[in-house]
Amino acid sequence: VSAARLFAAVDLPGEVRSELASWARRGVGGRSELRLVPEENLHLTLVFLGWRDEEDAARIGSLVVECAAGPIEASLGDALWLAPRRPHVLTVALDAADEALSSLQSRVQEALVRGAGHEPEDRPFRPHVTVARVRGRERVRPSQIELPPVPRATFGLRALTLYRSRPGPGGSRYEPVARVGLA
Ligand code: 2AM
Repeated sequence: VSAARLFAAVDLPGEVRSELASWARRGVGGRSELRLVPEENLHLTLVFLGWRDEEDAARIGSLVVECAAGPIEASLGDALWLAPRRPHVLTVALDAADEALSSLQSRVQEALVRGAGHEPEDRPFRPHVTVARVRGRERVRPSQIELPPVPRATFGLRALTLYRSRPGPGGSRYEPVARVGLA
């Protein structure tokens, strides 16, 4: 049986992806120790499943899309290096206006625990969009990197998607397996 690498994510409006990509380019675009996430890949991960039987992907997709429940508003927050002590990624925090985003994340997580044998992470959900990744053996010292201010934006989250991540020559490509709009 072949395997698929899966994760559930929320899609951002195109303008927001474009603003984030341009902010990341301005901030760390010239640094060889970091790799920018391509604009089309920018997303908010809700639950990372990892490798699953390919045959289960469609069923898992249905479990995910059934969790959607109406519009969710969010704003771009602070730049956030994760993990703070030994950063592997540069991210931008997503601040939610209310409980809608964290309850969506809990519903998706519970659905995947019940229906797909997912083992939940024991750290709290910290919504963020990863905009750059630290390359292989490199180290970054956030205190030595001055970032431009994160653009301000408040927007409706677009869709809830189960993605399949496919490795490729220029990095991973994300393919939607199932998607539902949130508007
Ligand atoms: P990140 O943005 O915080 O790096 C697709 O790879 C998405 O799944 C990424 O957004 C990534 O989160 C997340 N992801 C990848 N590997 C993971 C892992 N081992 N544990 C948790 N999340 C992971």
